[in-house]
Amino acid sequence: MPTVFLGLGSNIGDRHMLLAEAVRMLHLTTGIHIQQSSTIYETDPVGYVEQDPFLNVVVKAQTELSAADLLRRTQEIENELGRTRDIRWGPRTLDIDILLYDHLYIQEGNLLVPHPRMCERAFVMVPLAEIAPDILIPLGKEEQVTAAEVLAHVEGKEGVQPWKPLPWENIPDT
Ligand code: PH2
Ligand code: MG
Ligand code: MG
Repeated sequence: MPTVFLGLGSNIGDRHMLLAEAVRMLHLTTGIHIQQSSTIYETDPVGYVEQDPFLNVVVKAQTELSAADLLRRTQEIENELGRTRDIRWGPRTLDIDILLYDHLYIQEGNLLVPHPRMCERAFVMVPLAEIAPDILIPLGKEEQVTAAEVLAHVEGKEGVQPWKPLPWENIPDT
């Protein structure tokens, strides 16, 4: 079964509740099995900096869904949890990004895997390298690099601070 890594972020509303609820909804989805979560980090905003700090987390899952179906499900969860977003890279209640889908390199419309900006973003690379330092990130059809190697060179790591664990295994089913 394919292994995927998802990156979640929130900087509006009850950020912790939104991340925990999103992970619970992913885990309760038929064909998605969460296996591991990073620590939740509080992170300085990147891209558009005049906004509140984010909480970010990366989870590892196994899935029977295709990448396209997984993308649809993550968008449904974003919408069900009342996603609002007006400015590109601006404040959002909940963002769920597919970072990696096995070792696939997919460029199909809005389905871009690995996530095109993940290797520049400390708020992705710090939590990813926490749970999967040896995971290989495809950079194209042939080249690949480990998360730990990317992390060693990424800028802005001081803006990514451990905040709290995400005990997703204890999240109730109701
Ligand atoms: N997401 C963005 C833009 N900037 N900054 C942080 N710290 N965390 C995010 O998740 C984030 C961001 C666009 O998705
Ligand atoms: Mg994003
Ligand atoms: Mg997104």
